Amino acid sequence: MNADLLADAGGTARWVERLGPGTVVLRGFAGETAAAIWAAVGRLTKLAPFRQMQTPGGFRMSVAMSNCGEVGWVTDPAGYRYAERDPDSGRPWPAMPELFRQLAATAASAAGFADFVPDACLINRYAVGARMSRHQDRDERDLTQPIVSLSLGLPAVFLFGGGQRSDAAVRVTLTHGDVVVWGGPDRLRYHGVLAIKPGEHPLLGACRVNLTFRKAR
Ligand code: MD3
Ligand code: FE
Repeated sequence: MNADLLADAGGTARWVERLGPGTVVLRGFAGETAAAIWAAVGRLTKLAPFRQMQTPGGFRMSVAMSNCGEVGWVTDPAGYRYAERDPDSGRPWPAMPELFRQLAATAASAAGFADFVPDACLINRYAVGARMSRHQDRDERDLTQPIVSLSLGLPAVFLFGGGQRSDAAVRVTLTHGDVVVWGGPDRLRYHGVLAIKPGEHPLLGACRVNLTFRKAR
C-alpha cells in the first residue's frame, strides 16, 4: 500500500495507521471529496430525515440515523435488522450516490480488500454529547466483507476493543476526512464512540457525521 496507489484510485491517505491485522485508519483519505459527500448527505436526508431510533431494550439512541442504498440498518423494540424501506415514510431508502460507492471501494482496496461493493450506507449524526456504546456489527450476512467508515465534522474518540465486550479498548481520535476500514480477523471487534465534546466545525457546525459503508446482503 502506498500513497501513489491511493492517489491513482481517487483518494489520498496523508498517512496510514494500522490498528489490527484487518484494520487501518486512512488519515485524511476523503480529502476534497469530504465536502461533496457532506453536500450529498444534505440531499439524502431531505428524502430520509435523521431520526433517533429505539433500541430493542426500549432506549432512544443519542445518535440520529438515516440510510441510503438498497437496504438500511434500523432498530426498534422488535430488534436490529436491515430493511428495504424507511420505516418512517414507507418508501425505499434513497439510492447510494456513485461517489459514496467509489470512495468505499477505493478505501477498501487500499486496505487490501478487493472488489468491495457496498449495498448499504448508515449515516450517523452526533450532536454534542451524543455517544455510541460498545457493540459489534454483526447484522450483515457475509462477515468476510469489510466495513468502511468515513468521519466528518467534529472529532470523536473512537474505542477499539477486542473480541469480548470486556477486552481493553484502544482510544483513537477520528477527525474530518478520516476513513477506517476493518474486516477479516477484526470484523467482530467491539467498538464504540465517547460523547462528542463541544466545538464548531467550519463545514458541519456543532456536529459529527459518520458514514459506514456495508455489504449487508
Ligand atoms: C468496528 N459507528 O454505526 S465506525 C456503527 O463513528 C458504528 O459512528 C461508529 O460503530 C461511528 O455501527 C464507528 C468506525 C469503526 C472503526 C473501526 C472499527 C468501527 C470499527 C474496528 C473494528 C470494529
Ligand atoms: Fe458499529
